[in-house]
Amino acid sequence: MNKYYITTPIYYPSANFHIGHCYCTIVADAIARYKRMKGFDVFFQTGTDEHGQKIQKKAEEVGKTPKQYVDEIVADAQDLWKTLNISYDNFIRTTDKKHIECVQKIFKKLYDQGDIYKGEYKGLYCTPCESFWTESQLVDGKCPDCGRDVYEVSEEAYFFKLSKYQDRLVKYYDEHPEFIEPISRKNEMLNNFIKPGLEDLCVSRTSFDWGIPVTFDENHVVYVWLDALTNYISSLGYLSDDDSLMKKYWPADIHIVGKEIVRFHTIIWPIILMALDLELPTKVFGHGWLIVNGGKISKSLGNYKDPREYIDSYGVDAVRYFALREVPFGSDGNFSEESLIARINGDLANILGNLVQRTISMGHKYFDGKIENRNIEDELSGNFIDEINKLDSLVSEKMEKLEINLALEEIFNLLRASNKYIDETTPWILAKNEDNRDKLETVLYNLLESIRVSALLLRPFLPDTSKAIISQLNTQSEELSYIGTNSYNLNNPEILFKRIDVK
Ligand code: ME8
Repeated sequence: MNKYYITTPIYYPSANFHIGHCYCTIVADAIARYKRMKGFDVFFQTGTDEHGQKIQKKAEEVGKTPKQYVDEIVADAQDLWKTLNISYDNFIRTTDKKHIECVQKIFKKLYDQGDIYKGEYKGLYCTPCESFWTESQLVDGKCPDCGRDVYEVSEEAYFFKLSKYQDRLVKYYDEHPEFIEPISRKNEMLNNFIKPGLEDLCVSRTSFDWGIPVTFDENHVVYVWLDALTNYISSLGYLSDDDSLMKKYWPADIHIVGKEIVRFHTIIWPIILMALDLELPTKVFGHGWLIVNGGKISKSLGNYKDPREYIDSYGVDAVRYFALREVPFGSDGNFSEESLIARINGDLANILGNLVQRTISMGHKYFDGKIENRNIEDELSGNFIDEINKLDSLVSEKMEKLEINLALEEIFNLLRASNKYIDETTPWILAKNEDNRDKLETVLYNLLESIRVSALLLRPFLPDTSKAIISQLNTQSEELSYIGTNSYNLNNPEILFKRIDVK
């Protein structure tokens, strides 16, 4: 069985999560579910990035220890992922013993082999973003990410020799054109960061202590990226007594990350792996941001609602659908409640909900819910069956390219074609003439097959809705193509998505 290791970033538990975090996690979940459906042995990992000065400060502000503080937020995050039906196989916390020990061993190994050395750090630091900047990166003298003040800091620190691996990295990019996607992000890395020359990376700090201690120099804690990025292998037991998961799943097939952290995943991470003599991930995909009122949704900007409010109002699958359908994966996209509602009304209620409701109701009205194929052939039905049979490969083509919104569009194209098939075959007119009974039953049968195949292919994207449709169809059949020999004994129709009245 082919394996597939997929990861999201590990999130900072510095406040509650917002719809932007849900976006990435929903997409990763849909890909993981799709791969499982296609027979892959999937390992899907998400988690939390819990160390650092910012978290230490926040905890102090609310009178808690950092661990108490993160424990509460992590529990809340796990609850959110459960609500969103996120099917992760592993949730890693950087405060896990397994992770801590792995980071410490890696730090020592890199130090022993001369890739980490002691020096002095001088730099401009943005505390909310936990980022160091050079003078030239500042925008109007402020942090280019959040626009706030930066402070000059100077302290003893350990450094990791990124520069030593620069040429190998460029060579790797050249030989692996699929490594960074979308391609524009690769050019950005080369032109903005690599060609100007890589500076060695600060990997320890002494000015705070909420971090992983450096075992051979106790004043230091491991600083940010060496700790965070290592999550992708510490969870698999790298350098531990049991590295069976490492052998099975590494290298990762895809790291899904937001565009602002592509840099860390395609420069620092590959170099850490090269230094450890490990294989590099097959792909790093940098997605865009969900934007609200022209700006990134962000905890430090405070412009967000708890995603549970949207879920409570509109349902989990409506939120999942929006995240997967609205924005081409890779680009930025606007999030607003109006556009969420437009998707629910336009696609989910009108196209999908209506089709299922109409078809199942007609099945009950004309055949008491019991429908078999009477094989009455005509050109219209033949073409329709061809479309049903094409759907699986169309969806798979799009998913291979991570064009998730287009994969969904293919499914909705078939649902639209099914509604059109109803309009063109006019079952209510066929029902008026007893001679057309077999024809009517064949039409309904074809529609049920179309709904069945669509519902099965919707499963990775909208798991609850898919299940509800399959339960209304009352079928066990798992084939992703038209079958001429099913027989249906339908359950009662139930409304899948209510139209939202926008007042
Ligand atoms: O960066 N739209 O954590 P984080 C889409 N701990 N994605 C968004 C978003 C938005 N509005 N806001 C945030 C970190 N994200 C590190 C990662 S990985 C080894 C360490 C995405 O909690 C963001 O792009 O700040 C990033 O990929 C992810 O949420 C985590 O952000």
